[in-house]
Amino acid sequence: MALERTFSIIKPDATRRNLTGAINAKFEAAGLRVVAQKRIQLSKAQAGEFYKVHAERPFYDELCEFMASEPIVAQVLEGEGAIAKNREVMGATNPADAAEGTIRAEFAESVGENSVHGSDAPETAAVEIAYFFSGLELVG
Ligand code: DAT
Ligand code: MG
Repeated sequence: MALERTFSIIKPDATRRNLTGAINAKFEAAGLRVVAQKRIQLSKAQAGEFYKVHAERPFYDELCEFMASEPIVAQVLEGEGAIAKNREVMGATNPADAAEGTIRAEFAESVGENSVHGSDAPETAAVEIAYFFSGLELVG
C-alpha cells in the first residue's frame, strides 16, 4: 500500500469537550501520523465552501452553522493507505451505526455533531489539504 495523506477536521463538538488529544491518540494508535495541524475558527462562508458538495442537502445550513460555531482543528494525517484507514478509525457518519472503538462510536454526539471529518478519496484529500494548508506548512 502507498504512503498517503488525508485531510481531517476535529469538529466543534469535540474541541468544546477538550477531546483533541484523545482523538489524536486514536489516529496515532492506528498508525496515522499528524504531519500538520492548526486550531482555527471558520466563518460560516468558509464552512459553506468546504462542504459545498452538500449544498443541496436539507442539513447544509445547520452543518455550516455548526462548523463555524466554535474552533476546529484542521489536520493532515499521513500513513499507509491513510484515506481508508482514517475512515475506518472515524467510524460511520451516524454514531449509532459506528463500530465499537471508533472515534464516532466513542465521542460523537449525533449524526450532525459527529466529532471528525475525513476525506473520502485521493482527489478530495488533495483539494481539502490545499484549502487549509500551504506547501510550506507540510513538513512530513
Ligand atoms: P462523512 O462526514 O462521514 O463523510 P457525509 O460526507 O455524508 O459524511 O456528510 C458530511 C457531514 O454532514 C457529516 O459528517 C455530518 C453531516 N450530515 C450528514 N448526514 C446528515 C444528516 N442526515 N443529518 C444531519 N447532518 C448530517
Ligand atoms: Mg464526507
